[in-house]
Amino acid sequence: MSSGQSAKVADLSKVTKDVFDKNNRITSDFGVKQTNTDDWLKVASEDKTGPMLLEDPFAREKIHRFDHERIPERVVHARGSGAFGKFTLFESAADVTSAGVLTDTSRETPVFLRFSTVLGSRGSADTVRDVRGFAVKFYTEEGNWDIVGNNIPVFFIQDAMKFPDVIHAGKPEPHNEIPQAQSAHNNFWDFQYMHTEATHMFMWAMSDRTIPRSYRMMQGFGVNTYTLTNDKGERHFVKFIFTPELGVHSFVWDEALKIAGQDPDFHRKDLWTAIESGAFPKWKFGIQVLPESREHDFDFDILDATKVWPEDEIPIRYIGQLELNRNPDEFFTQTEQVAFCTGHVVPGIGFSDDPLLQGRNFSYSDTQLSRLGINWQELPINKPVCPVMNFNRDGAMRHTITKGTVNYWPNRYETQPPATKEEGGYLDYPEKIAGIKARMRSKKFREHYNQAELFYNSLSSHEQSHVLNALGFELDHCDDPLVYTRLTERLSFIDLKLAQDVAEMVGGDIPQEQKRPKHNKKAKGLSQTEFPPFEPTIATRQIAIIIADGYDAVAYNAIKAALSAAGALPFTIAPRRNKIYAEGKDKSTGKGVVPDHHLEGMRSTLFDSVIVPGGAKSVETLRKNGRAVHWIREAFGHLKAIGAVGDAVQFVRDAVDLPGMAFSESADVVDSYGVVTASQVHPQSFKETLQIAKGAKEFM
Ligand code: HDD
Repeated sequence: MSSGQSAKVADLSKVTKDVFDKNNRITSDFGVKQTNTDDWLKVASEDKTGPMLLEDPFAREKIHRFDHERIPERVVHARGSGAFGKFTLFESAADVTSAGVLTDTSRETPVFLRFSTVLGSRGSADTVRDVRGFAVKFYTEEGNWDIVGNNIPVFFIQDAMKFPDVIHAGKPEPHNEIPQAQSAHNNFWDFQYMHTEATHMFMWAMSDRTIPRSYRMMQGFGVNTYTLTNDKGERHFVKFIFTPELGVHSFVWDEALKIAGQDPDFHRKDLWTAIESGAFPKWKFGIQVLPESREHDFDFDILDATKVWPEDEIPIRYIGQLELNRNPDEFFTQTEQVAFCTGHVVPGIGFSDDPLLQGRNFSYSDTQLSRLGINWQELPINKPVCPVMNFNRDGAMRHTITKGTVNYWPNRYETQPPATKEEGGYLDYPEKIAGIKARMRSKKFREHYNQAELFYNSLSSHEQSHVLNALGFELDHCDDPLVYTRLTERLSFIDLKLAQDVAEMVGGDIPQEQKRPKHNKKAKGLSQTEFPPFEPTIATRQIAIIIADGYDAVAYNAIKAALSAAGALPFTIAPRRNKIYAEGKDKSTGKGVVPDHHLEGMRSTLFDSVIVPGGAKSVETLRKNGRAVHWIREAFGHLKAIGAVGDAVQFVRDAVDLPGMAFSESADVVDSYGVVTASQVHPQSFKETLQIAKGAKEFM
């Protein structure tokens, strides 16, 4: 599905074989063609099965290879999905960096992006409440550059030395390995209380950001502060941001919970299907840049990963685009074996003294040793597209064969010297450092509440109520009163009303005072409501069209055609998956439609919208079908756009049956709950139905 073969895809094709190559025959790993891969060599006859022979090299090899298929899963971010794509620049950032990938607007840099959840193991569900990983490997002409980010711009801790603690506390508890892929347990919230620095991040974690509708609809943040150095040797601090063209969208919690059971691979499939169907997900790439001279201009430390750089003060400069356009050929060798490392930077890009980043630079390359072994950078997915030459040698599973009689530098042949700046060598920024050795953090690192409040204040009222409900859910799952009582008290440092409402829900003392004076400030870019799609679109949205025998074929066909024309993915749902016949047709007279699913096989949660075409008999059947009514009610409860035409209008109105819900008697009606009906207008033409589809669009 590539939009042209990138340098990395071409590189990978050298080691790719095709299982569908008709000329191939099964061989052993040592290349010998096998005649039978089903029966172990044994002493046997037609009448008797005798013992198996240990001498069988083929059987032993097959079992032995299987026994060792698993490698350790990632210690965090074990569950994930990846895709290939390209990075392009529409504006050069040459004023702040010399990096080719950020200055050469004619380049197409191949990328591999892996999305992930943090806490769950490899087989856990996609839609759990969790931070999402957003790790990008840029295969640049100057070497690999990795941005190992998340979909939230801040982190739980300030110093890398705390990472094992925060992860231990979030992962299943040590005595019984419960719960899986959940932050809703005592240890997680105990940690949050014990670390005031985590307050800002846990507020984000309780927002809708941690239940994204799709990987394609979340932002990506480098989180840490990096540096950029330009040709003149001037250095700037920088944050990296990706904003999705489809806008930022989330589930409501009830949907996320249900989908975790109904389709644990929901996000994985969503990404795969979008790329296969040619709807390539895209992100604008931006940088927030600060000259070194402004490092101390803020009331927070710009090197503190628990703080955002408010956009109002440090605007985002969007300079590039990231597109995903190709699914991997094989999960294990690509998505599982890809290994990111914050320490991978290219000339023009560097680190800062951010104490989280500096620790990460050690941890990533270190962890790959347990997962993949010392030669992990030689694995095809991890190999740069530019030449690699050095005197690092040997180690388990070394692939590269290097010719020559010396393996050290300098040597008498002066062969393979380090590069000069002109040759593209990496220059370390000559920073002047003075200080005392101490295990401490600077003063500004000790303020932990201002931005937690800033975030909460900046949310819309419905986002705030989601935060309340999320905290209510999470703390309800903590059975230690010390944990939920302390935590609700902590909330009174942010917002007393929130603290009181949470305490009311989860039990324990109701906080009585605002523990810290509020600043009541808001900032741009924190509420996800600020990120609608760049262009309104329903492309790749999944729409269920519910029919039964006797459906209105004109309406059905027009709706389906209109949705497909708009790039949406219509699915026909009916009481059975055998053929369904239109009004006035039956087995003997009509061809019938084969539904994609029956009503019990799928649920409304797995679709963005539900539409019911008319047809008296069809609607009568659906009315009597409890599951069909549930489809409509559930979709309505999840605030989804619902469409109904002709006879189906009253059915939908009765199903949602919301007291005080005003339906106008006029023709096309779009009411404020996102229910679109057309009772008076029978959609005899394609155009009329398109109008209805357009109305629905506004609510997705
Ligand atoms: Fe990390 C994986 C993101 C802090 C140590 N991390 C990992 C992945 C992402 C992040 C997206 C998955 C990469 C993949 O898809 O293979 N991590 C972050 C962000 C952080 C962060 C945004 C805060 C800014 N991480 C962090 C710290 C440490 C680690 C402070 C250790 C001191 N992270 C790891 C790790 C992992 C990892 C243990 C597990 C698998 C891997 O690295 O390759 O080394």
